[in-house]
Amino acid sequence: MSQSQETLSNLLQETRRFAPPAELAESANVKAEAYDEAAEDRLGFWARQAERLTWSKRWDDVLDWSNPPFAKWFVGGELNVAYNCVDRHVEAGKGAKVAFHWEGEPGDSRTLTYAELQREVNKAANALLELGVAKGDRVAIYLPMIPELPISMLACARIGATHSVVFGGFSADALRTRIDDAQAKLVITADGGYRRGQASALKPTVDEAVEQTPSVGNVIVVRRTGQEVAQNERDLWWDDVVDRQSDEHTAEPMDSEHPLYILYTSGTTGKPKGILHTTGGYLTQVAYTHHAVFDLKPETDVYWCSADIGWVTGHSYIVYGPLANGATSVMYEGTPNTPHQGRWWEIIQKYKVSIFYTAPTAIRTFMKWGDDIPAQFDLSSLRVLGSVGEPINPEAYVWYREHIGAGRTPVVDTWWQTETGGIMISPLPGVTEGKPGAAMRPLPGIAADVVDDQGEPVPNGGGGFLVVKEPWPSMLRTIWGDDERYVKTYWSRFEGLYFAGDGAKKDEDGDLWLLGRVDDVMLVSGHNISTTEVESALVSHPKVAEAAVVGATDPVTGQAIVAFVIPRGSAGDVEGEDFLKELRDHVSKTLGPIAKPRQIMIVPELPKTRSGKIMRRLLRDVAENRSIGDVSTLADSTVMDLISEKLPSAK
Ligand code: 6R9
Repeated sequence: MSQSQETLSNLLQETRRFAPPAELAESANVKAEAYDEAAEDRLGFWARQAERLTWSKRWDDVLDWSNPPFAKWFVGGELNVAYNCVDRHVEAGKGAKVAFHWEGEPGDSRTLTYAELQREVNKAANALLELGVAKGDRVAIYLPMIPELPISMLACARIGATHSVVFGGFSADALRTRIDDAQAKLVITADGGYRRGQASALKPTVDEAVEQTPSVGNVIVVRRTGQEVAQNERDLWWDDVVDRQSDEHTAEPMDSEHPLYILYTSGTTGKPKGILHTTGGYLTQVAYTHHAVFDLKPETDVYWCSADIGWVTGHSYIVYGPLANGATSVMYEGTPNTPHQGRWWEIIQKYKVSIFYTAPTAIRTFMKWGDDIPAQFDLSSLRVLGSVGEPINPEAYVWYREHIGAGRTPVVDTWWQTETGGIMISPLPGVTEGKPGAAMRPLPGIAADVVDDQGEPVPNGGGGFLVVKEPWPSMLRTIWGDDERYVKTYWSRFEGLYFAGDGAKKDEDGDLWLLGRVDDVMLVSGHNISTTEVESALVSHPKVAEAAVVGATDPVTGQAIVAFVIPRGSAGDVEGEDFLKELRDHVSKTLGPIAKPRQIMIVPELPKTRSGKIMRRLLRDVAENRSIGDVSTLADSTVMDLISEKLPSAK
């Protein structure tokens, strides 16, 4: 693919630049010098960041890269992740500080201070030990967004058990494959959780999954909804087994490379990949990036990341990064429109959230629901806004900044992956002059670039493949049980470079713009066109809330652009041919005639994963009139029916 020559220039008319507010720039945790410091001595820079943590034994070497691509960071060092996330804050006299303001969907709430969290984690750790879970064993966690989820993760970390958190929305089959692949000894689940105003059951899914997983000895069940559950011999109630334990436990130091967790990425085809993260390097990078990218001031900020912990964003930026930094966080169980469409803004108002981290899919949904909803709440506590998960369209960026951030707050668009463990590319809120839609620069200490198909860096103005050129502390160490697949998947496309599937371009200033997965790039009459750019052009039309674009086989052009569009709530008449023509012309005017969609379909919803990513594969099935493929990782499996109903030809 010669994306370097063919990428369309982004003419999305949004040329505004947003400088950091003066006060933030002045007091920022990380200033511009950090880039130079890291460039001068990258390993020395990361060693200084590792000093944010408390080590039981200092490392001998910062990095061992003698057997690439298998990295070892902080070699010989020892530390305990749970100690770093909890105990040391209590020992420093901050036991009364709130770790989590937890908000249940039905309106119940629970506050956990660091001291309370420590007692809960200790009890859970003692329960795991009593059940025979030992250092190195794997524990599967299948819980809703309730406090027992971070407590269970930390309890595992405390005793050196490797956790594998599985999204509460996944099916029995998906859960079974993940339990099996990791050979988990124990499953921690709940009777159910609340979503969309209803108690939704979890336990039956576990029962079905573990029927065929001989590795599992016990299932611990948290009582959340009070739903009736089947009682099997292996089942134990959390209340019975955890509550009676001693709340004291001494954390055991782990080797810096001890496996902390496995997190499965679904991928579009084939067996899910168990991404393995380890201890010292991982915690160093998530703590540093959380401090740098969000400018966290632990004494005064209230931080909220709206992701689900079943996704890597929740692992790194609800649990490990914020807790390592001693932050006060909000954690919310449910959906954004329960019981009303202002629920998130109500939560921000209630807890005076100052740093908020969410995904473009959520932002576009709020745009669709209307500006008047956030306008009803006091959001003046906010000072930094973050985005993750997909490219943020310039339109969504500006809406987020204006309607949520009152036109004041920097927006940090953070690019990273399950595999990278922590943020890699992002503005720094006190340094970077932000551009709507751009992830800007690799963070200090990160060597990322855009290369052409020969692996050579593209010049400014060029596009190609996003790669990482040097190992980084929170990088995946392997795919669980499959070193060969690790090498093949990530390190074989370009000699000596990490490549994980994203296209990007460098603008004239050398700033980075993410263009989506290269698998999604369309080839129209010999031109490579990125789905992201066409989607952003559509979303920049005032009547469009969300758009997804795919390339469908076309006898004339090779591939033709097919767009699926959700109109904004306030858009009025959007059914007629005139509107579709207006949209096609708008794209043509914005990006050039080559990017004009052949076909636009108005739909009520788009198929998304639980982490909010559009599943273009399913839309391609629709666009090419095929029967629709595997929908098991969709957040809402009925969405494809809704789309098919609107488009009878697509059934
Ligand atoms: C953290 C997370 C990784 C993929 C990644 C890319 C997309 C994430 C992005 C972004 C553009 C951003 N992605 N953040 N694309 N701009 N700020 O999302 O991990 O679920 O593994 O997904 O998500 O395509 O390769 P994960």
